[in-house]
Amino acid sequence: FSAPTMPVAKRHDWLSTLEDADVANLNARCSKIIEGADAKPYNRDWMDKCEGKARIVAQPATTEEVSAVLAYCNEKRLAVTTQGGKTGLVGGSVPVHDEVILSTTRLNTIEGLDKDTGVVTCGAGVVLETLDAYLREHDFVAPLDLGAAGTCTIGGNLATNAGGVRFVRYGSLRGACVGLEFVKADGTVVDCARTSLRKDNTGYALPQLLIGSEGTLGVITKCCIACPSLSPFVNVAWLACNSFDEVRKVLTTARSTLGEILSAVEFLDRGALDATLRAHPDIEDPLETDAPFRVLVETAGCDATHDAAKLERFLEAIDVEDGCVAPTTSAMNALWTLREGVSDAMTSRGFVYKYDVSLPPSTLYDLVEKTTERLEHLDVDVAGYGHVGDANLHLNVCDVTGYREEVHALLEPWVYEEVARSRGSISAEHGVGQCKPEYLHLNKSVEAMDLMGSLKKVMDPHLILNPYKVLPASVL
Ligand code: FAD
Ligand code: 2HG
Ligand code: ZN
Repeated sequence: FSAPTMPVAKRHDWLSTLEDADVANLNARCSKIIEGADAKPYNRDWMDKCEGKARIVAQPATTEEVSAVLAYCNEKRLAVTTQGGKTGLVGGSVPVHDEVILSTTRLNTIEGLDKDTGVVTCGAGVVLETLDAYLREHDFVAPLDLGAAGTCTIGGNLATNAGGVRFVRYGSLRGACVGLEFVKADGTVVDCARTSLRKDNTGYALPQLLIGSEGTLGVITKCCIACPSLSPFVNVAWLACNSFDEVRKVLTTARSTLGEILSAVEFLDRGALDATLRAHPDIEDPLETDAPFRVLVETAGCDATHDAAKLERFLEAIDVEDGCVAPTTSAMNALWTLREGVSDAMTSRGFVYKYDVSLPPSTLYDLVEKTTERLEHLDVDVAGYGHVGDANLHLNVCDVTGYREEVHALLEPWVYEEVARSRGSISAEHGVGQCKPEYLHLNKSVEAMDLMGSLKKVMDPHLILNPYKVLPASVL
């Protein structure tokens, strides 16, 4: 299924092409350079939709090496794409043309945890699951979790401002990130990670500029993340709803009855449920009803008796078709696998058009219904699921026959325009990458886009960092 979802941007003619002498120079500056066939897997993205032609992957082990690689590439006008775990879903982490890949996976040291403040300091290449396991040993947790936790890096999470399934509880990574070290395009190291203070209003919040910048403004090398205490008592309820309005009522009731112990509210529609059940034949839906929606509500607290009483009140207050509470940890994990398995289930079944949008809750599901109607004659699978607690819908359209121009043309720009008409966001949590720069104007004013272009030129005057991503060519 390797057809591109959209035409690839034309190569910038101001960028140089990597020569043998450059490879020799970079080898002298960086302790690991991957070349030839070994570089190929780094070029292809998670969804198997985007493929670059990078000849080399630089894998620095220290901030100094990152600095040396960037200083050289900047001087020679060689483009660079930063890559963490390569789980991004908008083609941001792979080159579009022949950009040098800078892989952060060796920046993987956890420096330590300040137990008074809960601030952990670590390298950008630390895998989220590894960081979370370390924190749990010390009775803390990472303030985010997502289906790709076993592969994605904390640097990639910051660079995309990843949301995930705990957003409803802990909020945006922007709030949790209290310090960052990053390297500018010219190799300058900017150290804003010297403090693990929760409060620091000394002028501009420079780390915030890097968060969500998707490798276009600098390379994040180290971070300080404020982490919440572990809430050891976890419960998962699995509910069947007959309409999306019923799903919304579950959410508002969960908020009002569960309060501070509410830790996730996720939903799946029939299309998503069927796909994930098909991909996990070992897991059964504990609810036998044909009701078209499932909602997963998780609580996490510090007092088992108090949490159970609250959960009981919540279950009494809702009016749904059917429901159950997972009786064991393995039953909880199975329900989470059903929810978090939808993305991969759709991707492995065929060519998938993925949309990650936020919309007003009252009209959120309309987009899935309209899409189903629009594509009715084309025999594709449509699934709607996501982080209903954050009004974040994932709309996936899977075509088992592979890429079809006809399907693509019916979906884009229509989906993005529908979202903009409803005053939603065309990227709730995955970012813009190489898939959406040309639609940025649907969410950003001309003045805002111009300012983004100006900031890009200040941080990266030769435009070497992750070209063709995030910003439309018109603002450069
Ligand atoms: P990559 O994919 O390697 O890179 C992503 C972007 O960040 C690229 O533009 C890259 O250039 C840049 N980047 C990476 N590291 C750095 C760095 N150190 N400095 C500067 N730029 C950098 N996202 C969500 O928000 N919520 C979800 O619930 C969610 N679930 C997912 C589930 C699955 C199964 C998959 C495959 C992906 C999911 N994602 C989700 C998408 C993805 O954004 C996250 O997985 C993650 O944040 C990306 O981290 P990464 O290390 O893989 O980054
Ligand atoms: C999720 O919440 C991820 O499962 C992936 O953000 C969504 O693949 C997708 O569309
Ligand atoms: Zn998501």
